[in-house]
Amino acid sequence: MSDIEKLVAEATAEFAGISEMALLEQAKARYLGKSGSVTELLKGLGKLAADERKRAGAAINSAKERIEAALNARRELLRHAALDAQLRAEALDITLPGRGQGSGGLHPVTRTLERIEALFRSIGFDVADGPEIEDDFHNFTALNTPENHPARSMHDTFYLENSPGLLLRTHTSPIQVRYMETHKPPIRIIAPGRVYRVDSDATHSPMFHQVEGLWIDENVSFADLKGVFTDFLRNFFEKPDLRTRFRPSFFPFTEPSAEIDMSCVFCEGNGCRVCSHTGWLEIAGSGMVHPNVLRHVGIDSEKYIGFAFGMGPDRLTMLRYGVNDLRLFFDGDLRFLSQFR
Ligand code: 2U9
Repeated sequence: MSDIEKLVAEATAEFAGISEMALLEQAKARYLGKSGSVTELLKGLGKLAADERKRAGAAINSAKERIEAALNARRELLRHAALDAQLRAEALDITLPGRGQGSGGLHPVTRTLERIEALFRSIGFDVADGPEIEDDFHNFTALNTPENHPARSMHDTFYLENSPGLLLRTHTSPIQVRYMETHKPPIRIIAPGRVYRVDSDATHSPMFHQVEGLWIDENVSFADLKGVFTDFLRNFFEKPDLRTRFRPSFFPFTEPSAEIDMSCVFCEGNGCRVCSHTGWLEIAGSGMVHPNVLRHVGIDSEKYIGFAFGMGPDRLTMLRYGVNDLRLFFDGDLRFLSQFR
């Protein structure tokens, strides 16, 4: 076998033994590169006589072509092998059952808020909103709460550092104050939202929810308050026979004021552990809006009168679903929350 044929056989055998693309390219350089064996042979042609050069040139070129062909064949084979390996590694078993899409749900307190909003909208109330960071005027002063009132102390209210006069609202009443500043009576709104107080135990959270309501017109009476609120509770708890009672109380922003109790939704008023065997549950506060509050927002207190109420939707949710620890609502534990989906 001539040297050239040996070179072809050697290259073909070497390529066939390589199974990595990078090594194959290195081997190619040894034959076809700038100082590869074939290139060196071609360089030597110049030294030969004319007809010898022609014959040798043809032989070298033929060898070069066959080495290139062997190289390309090996390249193709390696490329296919790599693709096969990748496809095998990424193979999917399409016969496996799907994992399914986890579905979310509304927070139980959100469901209560939506329910309250729908019930009040159905009797012509609007739903109002406002900022959670409030000023002293809208949270306290306008609501007839004097400067030395304990609700204003650092122990009861979160104040913003470096922002004198700013605080986290302690009730949703400032929403109604702002609404009255920009709307003329008749006013019929509820004000749901988050509120903040320095308080934390099994029945108090530093953040909780309130829904307050307000109806101001020329002729709104305490009887309207009793009717609207009793009707609301009967619809909310789906208990047409639910009873309410109004006990005298005090709030700076209403006069007269009353606590609202409802007949216990667990024992229908017969007495059980939930209602401490009284048959009644405290559910809201209420009263006729104090004339000073109307004056603060420029509403004629001689002409207009109305009622307001405030309740805790967190407590309403606990009663509706029979939950006994308020903190469960705000811990973010899905084992608890997913029960309400
Ligand atoms: C304006 C005027 C009067 C809202 C009212 C209450 C009574 C009340 C508490 C119930 C339980 C808050 O969630 S709770 O802790 N609320 O007792 N709230 S009257 O009175 C207003 C509101 C706005 C302009």
